[in-house]
Amino acid sequence: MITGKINVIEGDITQLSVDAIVNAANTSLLGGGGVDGAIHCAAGPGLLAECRGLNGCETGDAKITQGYNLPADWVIHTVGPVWRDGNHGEDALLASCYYRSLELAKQNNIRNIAFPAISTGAYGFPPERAARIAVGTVKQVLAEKTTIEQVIFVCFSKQSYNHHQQTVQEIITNK
Ligand code: AR6
Repeated sequence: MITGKINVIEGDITQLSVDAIVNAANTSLLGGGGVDGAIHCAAGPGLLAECRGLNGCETGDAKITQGYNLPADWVIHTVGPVWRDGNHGEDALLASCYYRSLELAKQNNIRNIAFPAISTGAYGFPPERAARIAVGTVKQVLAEKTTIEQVIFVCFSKQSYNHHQQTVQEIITNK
């Protein structure tokens, strides 16, 4: 049952004791604002030191590091698309962020993983459209044979929480 594997919560992703949290990074992987800044701040300098050795990351791709001072064991850094007008491959690139992050999770035997709402802050992706892509891609991956037991969507506002809850209802629960 996919329904029991997906959770939506409102909160700060840096506080979660899960196997892996996902970071909405930029192509440099050298930190920034938003959730990226919060993760680097909570993880401490070891994270930035490891990121320096990764040689950046392309938009739509993902790379994994340890969690350092975070309660999470791993951080999966992915780079969402900057929203332009929806006609520049933004949807496919955002789906790829979720897909590649889950692929890395599987390769590292990660059982539970938490995602922020990638690209919906500084990168300006419309939040409801992003939530549909996030939930739809996770559903697709969980429908395959996988070691992943739990995916948590961590929302930083009530509004974002509502978008994700509604989308989970539409795409998963009511099917
Ligand atoms: N926990 C969970 N979600 C959070 C947290 C947190 N602690 N902090 C913010 N969010 P953003 P992007 C939410 O801007 O749009 C950075 O500078 C936030 O409310 O962090 O992918 C990077 O270095 C929003 O819903 O990421 C890049 O340059 C979501 O996380 C750029 O921003 C994503 O917002 C990436 O932009």
